[in-house]
Amino acid sequence: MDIHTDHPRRKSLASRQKIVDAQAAGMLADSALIAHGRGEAFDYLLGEKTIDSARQSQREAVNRLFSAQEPVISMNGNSTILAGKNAVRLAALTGSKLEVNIFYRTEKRMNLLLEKMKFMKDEVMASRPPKRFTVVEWKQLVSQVEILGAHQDSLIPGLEGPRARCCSGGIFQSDVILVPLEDGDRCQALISMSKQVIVVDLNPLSRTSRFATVTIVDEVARAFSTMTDMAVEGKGDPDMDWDNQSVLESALNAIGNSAHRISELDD
Ligand code: PTJ
Repeated sequence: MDIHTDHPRRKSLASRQKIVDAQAAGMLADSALIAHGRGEAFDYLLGEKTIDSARQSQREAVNRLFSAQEPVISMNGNSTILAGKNAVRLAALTGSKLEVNIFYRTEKRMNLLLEKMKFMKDEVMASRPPKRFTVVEWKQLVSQVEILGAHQDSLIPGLEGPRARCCSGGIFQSDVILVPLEDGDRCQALISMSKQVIVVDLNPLSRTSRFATVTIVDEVARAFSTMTDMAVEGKGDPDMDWDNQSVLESALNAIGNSAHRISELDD
Protein backbone atom coordinates (compact mmCIF):
# COMPACT_ATOMS: atom_id res chain seq x y z
CA MET A 1 0.00 0.00 0.00
CA ASP A 2 1.33 3.46 -0.91
CA ILE A 3 1.04 5.99 1.91
CA HIS A 4 1.85 9.55 0.96
CA THR A 5 5.00 10.83 2.74
CA ASP A 6 3.19 13.78 4.30
CA HIS A 7 0.09 11.85 5.36
CA PRO A 8 -0.51 12.86 9.00
CA ARG A 9 -1.15 9.27 10.06
CA ARG A 10 1.65 7.73 7.99
CA LYS A 11 3.41 5.86 10.82
CA SER A 12 0.19 4.48 12.21
CA LEU A 13 -0.99 3.30 8.77
CA ALA A 14 2.41 1.75 8.01
CA SER A 15 2.36 -0.21 11.29
CA ARG A 16 -1.17 -1.35 10.60
CA GLN A 17 -0.13 -2.57 7.16
CA LYS A 18 2.82 -4.51 8.62
CA ILE A 19 0.42 -6.28 10.97
CA VAL A 20 -2.08 -7.00 8.17
CA ASP A 21 0.68 -8.41 5.90
CA ALA A 22 2.17 -10.55 8.68
CA GLN A 23 -1.29 -11.85 9.52
CA ALA A 24 -1.82 -12.83 5.88
CA ALA A 25 1.56 -14.59 5.93
CA GLY A 26 0.42 -16.72 8.89
CA MET A 27 2.82 -15.27 11.47
CA LEU A 28 0.31 -13.72 13.84
CA ALA A 29 -2.39 -14.89 16.19
CA ASP A 30 -6.02 -14.59 15.05
CA SER A 31 -6.52 -11.87 17.66
CA ALA A 32 -3.37 -9.92 16.71
CA LEU A 33 -5.32 -7.21 14.89
CA ILE A 34 -7.69 -6.77 17.82
CA ALA A 35 -4.74 -6.41 20.21
CA HIS A 36 -3.13 -3.91 17.85
CA GLY A 37 -6.35 -1.90 17.62
CA ARG A 38 -6.60 -1.73 21.38
CA GLY A 39 -3.03 -0.48 21.51
CA GLU A 40 -3.74 2.15 18.86
CA ALA A 41 -6.65 3.51 20.88
CA PHE A 42 -4.44 4.03 23.95
CA ASP A 43 -1.66 5.48 21.81
CA TYR A 44 -4.06 8.00 20.33
CA LEU A 45 -4.95 9.14 23.83
CA LEU A 46 -1.27 9.41 24.73
CA GLY A 47 -0.71 11.73 21.76
CA GLU A 48 1.21 9.01 19.81
CA LYS A 49 4.43 10.01 21.49
CA THR A 50 6.72 8.77 24.22
CA ILE A 51 5.71 10.45 27.46
CA ASP A 52 8.38 11.39 30.03
CA SER A 53 7.55 8.59 32.46
CA ALA A 54 7.83 6.02 29.64
CA ARG A 55 11.24 7.42 28.78
CA GLN A 56 12.30 6.92 32.41
CA SER A 57 11.00 3.34 32.31
CA GLN A 58 12.96 2.74 29.11
CA ARG A 59 16.19 3.97 30.73
CA GLU A 60 15.49 1.78 33.75
CA ALA A 61 14.79 -1.23 31.50
CA VAL A 62 18.08 -0.76 29.64
CA ASN A 63 20.00 -0.40 32.91
CA ARG A 64 18.45 -3.59 34.25
CA LEU A 65 19.21 -5.55 31.07
CA PHE A 66 22.83 -4.38 31.24
CA SER A 67 23.12 -5.33 34.92
CA ALA A 68 21.49 -8.76 34.61
CA GLN A 69 23.29 -12.09 34.79
CA GLU A 70 20.90 -13.74 32.32
CA PRO A 71 18.94 -11.09 30.41
CA VAL A 72 16.32 -12.30 27.94
CA ILE A 73 14.09 -10.44 25.49
CA SER A 74 10.97 -12.47 24.74
CA MET A 75 9.38 -11.85 21.34
CA ASN A 76 5.78 -12.65 20.38
CA GLY A 77 4.13 -12.22 16.98
CA ASN A 78 3.16 -8.54 17.11
CA SER A 79 6.43 -7.36 18.68
CA THR A 80 8.55 -9.32 16.17
CA ILE A 81 6.77 -7.63 13.28
CA LEU A 82 6.77 -4.12 14.76
CA ALA A 83 10.11 -4.06 16.59
CA GLY A 84 12.11 -7.16 15.61
CA LYS A 85 15.18 -5.43 14.21
CA ASN A 86 15.61 -3.10 17.14
CA ALA A 87 15.11 -6.07 19.47
CA VAL A 88 18.14 -7.68 17.79
CA ARG A 89 20.11 -4.42 18.22
CA LEU A 90 19.09 -4.09 21.86
CA ALA A 91 20.00 -7.74 22.52
CA ALA A 92 23.40 -7.24 20.90
CA LEU A 93 24.15 -4.09 22.90
CA THR A 94 23.01 -5.44 26.28
CA GLY A 95 24.23 -9.04 25.88
CA SER A 96 20.66 -10.41 26.03
CA LYS A 97 19.32 -13.57 24.45
CA LEU A 98 16.22 -13.41 22.27
CA GLU A 99 13.50 -16.02 22.72
CA VAL A 100 10.54 -16.36 20.41
CA ASN A 101 7.72 -17.21 22.77
CA ILE A 102 4.09 -16.91 21.76
CA PHE A 103 0.83 -17.10 23.60
CA TYR A 104 -1.22 -18.71 20.81
CA ARG A 105 1.28 -21.40 19.99
CA THR A 106 1.30 -23.43 16.77
CA GLU A 107 4.31 -25.15 15.24
CA LYS A 108 3.76 -23.25 12.00
CA ARG A 109 3.77 -19.83 13.68
CA MET A 110 6.83 -20.70 15.76
CA ASN A 111 8.77 -21.72 12.65
CA LEU A 112 7.73 -18.64 10.67
CA LEU A 113 8.62 -16.28 13.52
CA LEU A 114 11.97 -17.96 14.18
CA GLU A 115 12.77 -17.66 10.48
CA LYS A 116 11.74 -14.00 10.52
CA MET A 117 13.91 -13.23 13.57
CA LYS A 118 16.93 -14.91 11.96
CA PHE A 119 16.34 -12.95 8.77
CA MET A 120 16.18 -9.72 10.78
CA LYS A 121 19.37 -10.64 12.60
CA ASP A 122 21.14 -10.99 9.23
CA GLU A 123 19.75 -7.62 8.15
CA VAL A 124 20.97 -5.95 11.34
CA MET A 125 24.40 -7.54 10.92
CA ALA A 126 24.63 -6.04 7.45
CA SER A 127 23.26 -2.64 8.51
CA ARG A 128 25.23 0.49 9.39
CA PRO A 129 26.68 0.13 12.90
CA PRO A 130 25.60 2.51 15.65
CA LYS A 131 28.05 5.27 16.61
CA ARG A 132 31.14 4.09 18.57
CA PHE A 133 31.17 0.72 16.71
CA THR A 134 33.19 -0.27 13.67
CA VAL A 135 31.57 -2.44 11.01
CA VAL A 136 33.63 -5.43 12.17
CA GLU A 137 32.82 -4.91 15.87
CA TRP A 138 29.11 -4.59 15.13
CA LYS A 139 28.99 -7.71 12.96
CA GLN A 140 30.75 -9.65 15.70
CA LEU A 141 28.42 -8.38 18.44
CA VAL A 142 25.23 -9.08 16.49
CA SER A 143 26.45 -12.51 15.37
CA GLN A 144 26.63 -13.49 19.07
CA VAL A 145 22.91 -12.87 19.69
CA GLU A 146 21.24 -16.22 20.36
CA ILE A 147 17.74 -16.71 19.01
CA LEU A 148 15.96 -19.32 21.11
CA GLY A 149 12.51 -20.84 20.94
CA ALA A 150 12.90 -23.87 18.69
CA HIS A 151 13.47 -26.28 21.59
CA GLN A 152 11.12 -25.45 24.43
CA ASP A 153 12.18 -27.89 27.13
CA SER A 154 10.90 -26.17 30.30
CA LEU A 155 7.60 -25.05 31.76
CA ILE A 156 6.75 -21.84 33.60
CA PRO A 157 5.24 -23.08 36.89
CA GLY A 158 1.63 -22.15 37.56
CA LEU A 159 0.52 -21.97 33.92
CA GLU A 160 -1.48 -24.56 32.00
CA GLY A 161 -1.13 -25.58 28.35
CA PRO A 162 1.22 -24.46 25.57
CA ARG A 163 1.68 -20.94 26.96
CA ALA A 164 3.70 -22.43 29.85
CA ARG A 165 6.40 -23.67 27.48
CA CYS A 166 9.77 -21.94 27.31
CA CYS A 167 13.48 -22.64 26.87
CA SER A 168 15.60 -23.75 29.83
CA GLY A 169 18.56 -21.69 28.59
CA GLY A 170 16.38 -18.64 27.96
CA ILE A 171 13.25 -17.46 29.74
CA PHE A 172 13.38 -20.23 32.36
CA GLN A 173 16.77 -19.27 33.76
CA SER A 174 16.58 -15.51 33.10
CA ASP A 175 16.85 -13.07 35.99
CA VAL A 176 15.70 -10.04 33.99
CA ILE A 177 13.17 -10.51 31.21
CA LEU A 178 11.73 -7.97 28.78
CA VAL A 179 8.34 -9.19 27.56
CA PRO A 180 6.54 -6.79 25.25
CA LEU A 181 2.75 -7.23 25.01
CA GLU A 182 2.64 -9.96 27.65
CA ASP A 183 -0.54 -11.38 29.16
CA GLY A 184 -1.37 -10.86 32.80
CA ASP A 185 -1.18 -14.50 33.94
CA ARG A 186 2.22 -15.09 32.43
CA CYS A 187 3.54 -11.81 33.78
CA GLN A 188 2.41 -12.85 37.25
CA ALA A 189 3.87 -16.35 36.83
CA LEU A 190 7.24 -14.90 35.83
CA ILE A 191 7.19 -12.57 38.84
CA SER A 192 6.44 -15.60 41.04
CA MET A 193 9.66 -17.14 39.68
CA SER A 194 11.48 -14.12 41.25
CA LYS A 195 12.35 -12.57 37.93
CA GLN A 196 12.47 -8.86 37.22
CA VAL A 197 9.80 -8.48 34.55
CA ILE A 198 9.89 -5.50 32.20
CA VAL A 199 6.83 -5.05 29.98
CA VAL A 200 5.81 -2.77 27.13
CA ASP A 201 2.08 -2.14 27.13
CA LEU A 202 0.13 0.91 25.98
CA ASN A 203 -2.63 0.08 28.45
CA PRO A 204 -1.56 1.27 31.92
CA LEU A 205 -4.61 -0.46 33.43
CA SER A 206 -3.85 -3.97 32.14
CA ARG A 207 -2.97 -6.66 34.66
CA THR A 208 0.38 -7.00 32.91
CA SER A 209 1.14 -3.30 33.44
CA ARG A 210 0.12 -3.54 37.08
CA PHE A 211 2.05 -6.73 37.93
CA ALA A 212 5.32 -5.89 36.14
CA THR A 213 8.49 -4.75 37.87
CA VAL A 214 9.05 -2.03 35.26
CA THR A 215 6.22 -0.98 32.93
CA ILE A 216 6.89 0.93 29.74
CA VAL A 217 3.63 2.56 28.68
CA ASP A 218 4.60 3.23 25.08
CA GLU A 219 4.16 1.88 21.58
CA VAL A 220 6.42 -1.13 21.11
CA ALA A 221 8.25 0.12 17.98
CA ARG A 222 8.97 3.51 19.57
CA ALA A 223 9.98 1.85 22.85
CA PHE A 224 12.55 -0.44 21.21
CA SER A 225 13.90 2.35 19.04
CA THR A 226 14.48 4.60 22.06
CA MET A 227 15.92 1.78 24.19
CA THR A 228 18.36 0.92 21.41
CA ASP A 229 19.56 4.55 21.31
CA MET A 230 19.88 4.56 25.10
CA ALA A 231 21.86 1.32 25.06
CA VAL A 232 24.25 2.82 22.50
CA GLU A 233 24.86 5.67 24.99
CA GLY A 234 25.96 3.07 27.58
CA LYS A 235 25.12 1.58 30.97
CA GLY A 236 23.61 3.12 34.07
CA ASP A 237 22.75 1.74 37.49
CA PRO A 238 19.28 0.30 38.13
CA ASP A 239 17.18 2.32 40.56
CA MET A 240 16.72 0.16 43.67
CA ASP A 241 13.77 2.35 44.76
CA TRP A 242 11.98 2.10 41.42
CA ASP A 243 8.36 3.23 41.85
CA ASN A 244 6.33 1.50 39.14
CA GLN A 245 3.04 2.74 40.55
CA SER A 246 3.98 6.33 39.76
CA VAL A 247 4.75 5.34 36.14
CA LEU A 248 1.22 3.99 35.79
CA GLU A 249 -0.27 7.08 37.42
CA SER A 250 1.67 9.39 35.07
CA ALA A 251 0.41 7.48 32.05
CA LEU A 252 -3.16 7.65 33.32
CA ASN A 253 -2.77 11.38 33.93
CA ALA A 254 -1.45 11.84 30.39
CA ILE A 255 -4.47 9.97 29.03
CA GLY A 256 -6.81 11.99 31.26
CA ASN A 257 -5.26 15.23 30.05
CA SER A 258 -5.68 14.33 26.39
CA ALA A 259 -9.06 16.02 26.34
CA HIS A 260 -7.23 19.31 26.95
CA ARG A 261 -5.03 18.89 23.90
CA ILE A 262 -7.67 18.10 21.30
CA SER A 263 -6.43 20.90 19.08
CA GLU A 264 -2.99 19.20 18.80
CA LEU A 265 -4.34 15.88 17.60
CA ASP A 266 -4.52 14.77 13.96
CA ASP A 267 -7.70 13.31 12.48
O1 PTJ B 1 1.92 -13.70 19.23
P1 PTJ B 1 1.13 -14.19 20.42
O2 PTJ B 1 0.49 -15.54 20.15
O3 PTJ B 1 1.96 -14.22 21.68
O4 PTJ B 1 -0.09 -13.20 20.65
C1 PTJ B 1 0.18 -11.80 20.80
C2 PTJ B 1 -1.09 -11.02 21.22
C3 PTJ B 1 -0.70 -9.54 21.28
C4 PTJ B 1 -2.17 -11.24 20.18
C5 PTJ B 1 -1.56 -11.54 22.58
O5 PTJ B 1 -0.52 -11.42 23.51
C6 PTJ B 1 -2.81 -10.84 23.07
O6 PTJ B 1 -3.92 -11.22 22.83
O7 PTJ B 1 -2.55 -9.74 23.77
P2 PTJ B 1 -3.69 -8.90 24.57
O8 PTJ B 1 -4.11 -9.67 25.77
O9 PTJ B 1 -4.72 -8.42 23.62
O10 PTJ B 1 -2.84 -7.69 25.09
C7 PTJ B 1 -2.15 -6.88 24.26
C8 PTJ B 1 -1.80 -5.61 25.07
O11 PTJ B 1 -0.80 -4.96 24.33
C9 PTJ B 1 -2.99 -4.65 25.19
O12 PTJ B 1 -3.01 -4.11 26.50
C10 PTJ B 1 -2.69 -3.54 24.18
O13 PTJ B 1 -3.09 -2.27 24.64
C11 PTJ B 1 -1.17 -3.61 24.10
N1 PTJ B 1 -0.66 -3.27 22.76
C12 PTJ B 1 -1.18 -3.62 21.57
N2 PTJ B 1 -0.42 -3.15 20.56
C13 PTJ B 1 0.62 -2.51 21.14
C14 PTJ B 1 0.47 -2.60 22.55
N3 PTJ B 1 1.35 -2.07 23.39
C15 PTJ B 1 2.43 -1.45 22.86
N4 PTJ B 1 2.63 -1.33 21.53
C16 PTJ B 1 1.76 -1.85 20.64
N5 PTJ B 1 1.97 -1.73 19.32
